[in-house]
Amino acid sequence: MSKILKVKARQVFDSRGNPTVEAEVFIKNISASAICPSGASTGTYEAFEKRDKNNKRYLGKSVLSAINLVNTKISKKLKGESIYNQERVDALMINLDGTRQKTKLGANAILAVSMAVKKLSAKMKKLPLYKTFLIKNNFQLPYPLMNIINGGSHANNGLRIQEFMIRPDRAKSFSEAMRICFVVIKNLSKIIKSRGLSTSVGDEGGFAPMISNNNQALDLIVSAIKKSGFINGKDVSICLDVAANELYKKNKYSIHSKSYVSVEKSIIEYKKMIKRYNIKSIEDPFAENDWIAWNKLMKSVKKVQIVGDDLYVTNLERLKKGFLNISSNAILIKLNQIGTVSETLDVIKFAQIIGFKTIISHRSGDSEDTFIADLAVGTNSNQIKTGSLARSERVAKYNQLIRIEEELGKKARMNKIH
Ligand code: 2PG
Ligand code: MG
Repeated sequence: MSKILKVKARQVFDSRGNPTVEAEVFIKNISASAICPSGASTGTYEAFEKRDKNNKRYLGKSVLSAINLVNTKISKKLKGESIYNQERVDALMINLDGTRQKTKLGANAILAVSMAVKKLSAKMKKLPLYKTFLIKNNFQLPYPLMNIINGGSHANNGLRIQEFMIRPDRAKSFSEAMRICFVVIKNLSKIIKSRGLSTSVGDEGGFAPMISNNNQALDLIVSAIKKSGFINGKDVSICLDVAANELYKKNKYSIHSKSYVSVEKSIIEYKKMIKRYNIKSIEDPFAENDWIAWNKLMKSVKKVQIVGDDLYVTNLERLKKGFLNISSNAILIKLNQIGTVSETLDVIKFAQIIGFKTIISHRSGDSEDTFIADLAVGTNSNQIKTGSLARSERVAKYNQLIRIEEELGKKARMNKIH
């Protein structure tokens, strides 16, 4: 009882209300399903997200052709294959597509099927999903990177930096990590309100007050950490995702203000910011092709986690290049940037061998699917980035981690930040 009978897909909606692919894989009458997420600040080298682009239906955003490909070509190809051979299933889809960025079938079609196969194999083995990845015992829970102020393309407030996050570095357990973040977020809400600003939230559940200066956002967070009785940089650290692809023009960057300045000037500003606010982690500080700038930053800062997201797009070749170039010391992992579970695991394995921290991540358009929570624990990934404590598609991942921690009981351990 392990052979795939059929694969079925349907169009459902993501947290921004955009159509996305849900795939359901069947063995007789038992099935498992998975939903593909979708980004807004995407890297050029990401696997291809197939949309119908027919402006007369769903304003071009429907994924009906991807759905059709799952129901026909992919279903036919996978019929009779064992759900326990994830690598073979993924390889069959990769070959059926035959392109570098999965442009023919769409990475959204392929990934939804790949994740559903993984879930079904766990279900059939009667194992919780997190026990079916790389780690077999001594599981460690990731530190949450909570995006508590949203800017960039995730909000319409004009904040240059896309994500202002907190990480509870001294939490001894995942539930304690959640409590610490909860307190800081509630205090941040009070502070924002007291300044006469709006506490409405952006795409990832963080507040999106109408401020446009990075330092203003950072000052708000520092006040919230203090008000909560924590020490910034010790109990709680501030981490950023600049998403600099969006702030790049002709070798210049508009990270720190609206005007475009050189890499050297941007680095000086980064260093000031790191010192003033005790910033512990910066994701995508420069654009995806600016390898030299990344290396310059790595050489000029110490003890800061530098994370490649759009730079690596969860792609092994790009990660190898970044390793040789000394571009970063951590990698963000997004399943839909590469398009299959097997390829994602290969990247995580390699990253951990070369000593990079692995950070499992949601997309700004996400869903109730909690696959990434299990993936984080099942690969002993150091951190998980899945938004704030608002919007159920974000909170669902944190809740799943709470369940996993409870199930592990006394065996549950927190990962190590340093
Ligand atoms: C990022 C992600 C997730 P998006 O840049 O890291 O926070 O955003 O999904 O829009 O690429
Ligand atoms: Mg990013």
